[in-house]
Amino acid sequence: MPMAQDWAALGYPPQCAHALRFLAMDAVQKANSGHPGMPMGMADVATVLWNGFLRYNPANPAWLNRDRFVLSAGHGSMLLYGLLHLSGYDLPMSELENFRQLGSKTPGHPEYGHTPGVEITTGPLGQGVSAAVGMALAERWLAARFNLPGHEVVDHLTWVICSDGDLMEGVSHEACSLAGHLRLSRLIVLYDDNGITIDGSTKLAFSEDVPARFAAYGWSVLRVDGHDPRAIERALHEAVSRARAPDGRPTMIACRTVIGYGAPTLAGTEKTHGSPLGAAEIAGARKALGWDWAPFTMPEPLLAFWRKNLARGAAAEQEWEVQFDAYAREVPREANELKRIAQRQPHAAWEGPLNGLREKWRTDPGADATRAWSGKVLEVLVPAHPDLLGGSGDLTPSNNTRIAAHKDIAPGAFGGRYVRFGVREHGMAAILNGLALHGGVVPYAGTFLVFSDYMRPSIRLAALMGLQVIYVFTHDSIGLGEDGPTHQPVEHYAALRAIPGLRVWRPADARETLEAWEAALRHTRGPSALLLSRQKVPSLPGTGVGAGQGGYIVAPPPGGLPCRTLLLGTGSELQLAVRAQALLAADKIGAQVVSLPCFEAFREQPEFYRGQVLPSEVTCRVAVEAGVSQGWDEFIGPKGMFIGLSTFGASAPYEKIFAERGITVEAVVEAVKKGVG
Ligand SMILES: Cc1ncc(C[n+]2csc(CCOP(=O)(O)OP(=O)(O)O)c2C)c(N)n1
Repeated sequence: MPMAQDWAALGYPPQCAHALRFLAMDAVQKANSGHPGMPMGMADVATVLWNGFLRYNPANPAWLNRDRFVLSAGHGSMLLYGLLHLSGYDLPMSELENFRQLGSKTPGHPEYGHTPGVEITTGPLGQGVSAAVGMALAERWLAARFNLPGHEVVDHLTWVICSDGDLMEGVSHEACSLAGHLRLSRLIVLYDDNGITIDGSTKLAFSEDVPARFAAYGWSVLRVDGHDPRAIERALHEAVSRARAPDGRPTMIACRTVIGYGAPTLAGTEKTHGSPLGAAEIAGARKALGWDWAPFTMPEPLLAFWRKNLARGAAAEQEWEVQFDAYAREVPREANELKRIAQRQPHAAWEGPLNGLREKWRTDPGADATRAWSGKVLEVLVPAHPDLLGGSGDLTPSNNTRIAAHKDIAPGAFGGRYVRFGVREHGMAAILNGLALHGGVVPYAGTFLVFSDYMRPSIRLAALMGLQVIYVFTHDSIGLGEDGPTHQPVEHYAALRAIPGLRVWRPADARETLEAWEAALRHTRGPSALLLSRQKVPSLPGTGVGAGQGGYIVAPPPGGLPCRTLLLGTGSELQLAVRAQALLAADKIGAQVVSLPCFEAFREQPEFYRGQVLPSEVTCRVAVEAGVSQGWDEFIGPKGMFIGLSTFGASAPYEKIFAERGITVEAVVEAVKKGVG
């Protein structure tokens, strides 16, 4: 039980943390849903952090050099809303009264871009703490790029509150392992070690020594009684000094807490985790904690104490501004770049060099795998686009994600521009989110397309948050051949296209690959996935111009033939449509070849344009793509035919698999002949 004198010794009003507890209890009670237990348990730790350590300016949530705060256990959202409200962010009490209601700024789980001061959308356990690794990496990366001796203009910490569930999830194991390896010392994780999850005691399913595991990852580990303000303050002091220590270890503080702290009969039990405590229990808590105020009212002296953070934050930012001005006098160009980053303006100097490559590829660039063309695009883009930070999940030579000039980021050395993520696809995807959230980084990373399944929860969050993250997914079909069905994506195009807001590009050749990269760089408000072939594909006449619109006519019917059929394709199968067109022309059947490298971009085109590409009167349509048919009906219509896969692939040379599965020119021709009657 925290004693009033413990708070007083720190200069805090005795009930400063109870303010958070009652906001959580009352808001959950009023909404008749939500999670009071975790905010009640972590209120003391959060109070010391937000009043004594976290550097932030409630009046300017976008301040570049603010500490980042991640509430990884997003179900405890009322803790965050309470902190934001009390410390003076633009989140009035009326919003807390409307917790979990339609249109309120206080949704069930924190949502990035929706509530001022919310740095990241959390709720799926494990994602927040893992993305925080990306934020901490972004901070060190920008520090290496911009800081000068005596001018530490990028210099902040990344703080996380996470729960048992966060640390059970595999994604956090991957990301925290990499954080230890890379020596991301500016990362401090406060683990709400309350021994309770939804089912009951963590002992039911979780018996490892978590601090020992983190120590083995290379982290500094501290333990603290999460209800002893003085001990919390000492631990946070220690963590901050370790964050700047030369050994470069991230820090985890295991905070021993009682879930639902203050609830007279339910504290310490799973019953406080995810439901309202009930009027009687809350009344009992008011008595036990000496809280006499009605729901959603805050005694003036307590509010005044919390609101000191407005002045403190303004002073912290002001102090940084002075530092920044001195930096700008020394290196005005770098200062302007940082200003651009602070304003979240995209870099643009890559456009010229990319145009140069486009010009070069106007005449036939030849045959190669689209992953190889992507590598060549990166050779041009990386030197021209300083915000690009690349990487791969241990498939660098296969993904063609690293250019000759790339230098690796290494433990404690952040001057490189390439991350070796190791075999940690899920952690990689979450870290990419954190890099993008931080700002100043356009992250891209590769793996095999089939393993996008391992990344899906983080990809979904990137789409939900509207983050510019670029996935380089190579080995995009049965065309990868001998590695066989474990490695051959089949349902993955459809599965990725099903994620709202994700742009899925499957370019057919060199020119389309370039256009896909350009589109991904221009699409700053959401993620893009580039699906690239392992096998060589020819450069097709007519590709390139128009590809950026997501769908376009590659070849109208030849020789003035009337258009009787549409042949639609993507990626390595577009060549089948092109070859079928010629065979059909010999039989006087006019076919229009349409490439659809990106469904999502095509849908956004004006109706008249879509009507030109896919004329409504032409109902005989054949689509060819080496995947399942889901998603194609929209483009081929009720009379359309689809040539693809409905089973897994096989281990064999790829030409044999395509032939055996019937994804051939002949199949396209035959389908058309059946369709035109
Ligand atoms: C990936 C994922 N799986 C399941 C859930 C549902 N869920 C919400 S909280 C929770 C566990 C709660 O335990 P803990 O993380 O220790 O939080 P506490 O009970 O201490 O608040 C679960 C399973 C989730 N949010 N995310």
